Amino acid sequence: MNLNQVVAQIKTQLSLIAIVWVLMPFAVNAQRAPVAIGPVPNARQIEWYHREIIAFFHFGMNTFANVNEGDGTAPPQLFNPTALDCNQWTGVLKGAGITTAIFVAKHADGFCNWPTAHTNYSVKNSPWKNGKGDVVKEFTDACKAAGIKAAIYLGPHDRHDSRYGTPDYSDYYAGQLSELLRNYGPIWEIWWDGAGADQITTPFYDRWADTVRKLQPDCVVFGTKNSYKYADCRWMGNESGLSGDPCWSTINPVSIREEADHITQLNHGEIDGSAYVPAEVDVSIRPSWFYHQEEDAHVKTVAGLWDLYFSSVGHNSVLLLNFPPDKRGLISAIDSIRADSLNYLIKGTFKINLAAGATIKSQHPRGGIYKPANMVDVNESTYYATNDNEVTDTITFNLGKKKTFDVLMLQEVIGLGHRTIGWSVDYSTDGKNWIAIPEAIGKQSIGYKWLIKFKPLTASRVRLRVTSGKACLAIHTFGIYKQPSIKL
Ligand code: OTN
Repeated sequence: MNLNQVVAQIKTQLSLIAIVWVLMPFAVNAQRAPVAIGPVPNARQIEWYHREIIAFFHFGMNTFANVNEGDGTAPPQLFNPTALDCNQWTGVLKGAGITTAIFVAKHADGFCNWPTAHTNYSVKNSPWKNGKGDVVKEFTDACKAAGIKAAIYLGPHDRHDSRYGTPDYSDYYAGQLSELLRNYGPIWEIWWDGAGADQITTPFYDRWADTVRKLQPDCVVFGTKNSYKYADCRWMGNESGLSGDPCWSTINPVSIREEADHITQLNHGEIDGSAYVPAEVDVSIRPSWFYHQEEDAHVKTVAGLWDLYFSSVGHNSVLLLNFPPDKRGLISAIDSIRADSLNYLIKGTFKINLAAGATIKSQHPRGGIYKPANMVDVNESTYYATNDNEVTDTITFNLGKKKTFDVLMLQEVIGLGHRTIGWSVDYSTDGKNWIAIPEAIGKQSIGYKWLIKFKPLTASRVRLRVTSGKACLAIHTFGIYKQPSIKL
């Protein structure tokens, strides 16, 4: 080898080293997961999001007094369900595909649905089962038998107990909390209603939260007002089922504590909020929280429930849907049928992702395991990501043929925080002329799930444009669907 050949060989080797040097970061990037940004959910919150819909059961003295906010003076003799059957309640939930339920153990009227040792104002002084009944036990047993997670509402406000607001009330409530969290198996969530609870200061909750964490470490806390520090999920500012657009899972704790001045923040979350406290959307299938026969004609329609699903689950929130049992202690047939129909619509719509099998092109693929195809698969753990420095992207799904759809779903990888903060979706029949889906222009949050429905449209291509982000994309799902054609 002469000198020129040696120099040429060295040059070739140097070029190869330079190429590897330049490409190495991309190769490493492709193997490394995107780094989380901002507040992220804890394990309880991730589990909570996956329940999607929780049932609420308001049942108690108010059912028999035919009121919604009893003043705590109704006599225990009034409480007497004629056919209470919590297995019927869980049967309704099975039909509705609901896997979690919260029972109101004590509402603000103070009457206790279990034979607590801490007051006489309870089922033990009612004629029901000669005072030997325990609705909390029947509820938790029925949930266990049906494979449903059982949860409890124990109203902080109490109009019956004279200790309300005093340090003695802290003991009283803590005693009841201990009974409920010790004696009825796993309790999945505790609901701290803020209604009327302004005299319950943070020190009360410090103590009660300690009880919750000691007795049921995995229990989700619905926190309001002065229990803000402990909130795994928040109220979203109305009881009509309307989470905001956008709806961020993040919020500043002060917005929960001082809720009256922060209804907008509760409804929308706060994009740069310092805490991860997503919204739980409490709404009743009837006008009232408790059962009143005169409302039998006003149970939410299937179309109404379908809208509700989109404005709660479809707005990055969990739906907490109330089914009030009647004076018999049963959920009425009309409520049950409507819930069943909602489930039929959900299952029927989301059975087939019409973007599955599409040819997908994106501008900034991260490479490696973060493939665009992951957005349309059914694998829970895979997702699409862009390179670290790419916070926008245009992702085109070529469906191969024309398809008709009327629902859109996006999901982010919530464990990595809110990343995408601006997006739109367009469709095309030729890949050249693109039309924006009007309902999907200039959207902001995604989070666990964002759903949009619109008039059916037909296209062979769909395009997701992420126009703004806090960090590189981490998209779990992109889906297009067709609702079953039933008359709503
Ligand atoms: O009169 N209210 O107390 C009331 C009317 C309408 C909507 C809400 C409320 S109270 C509100 O309830 C929420 C649950 O729906 C949360 O617990 C809030 O903290 C509480 O203030």
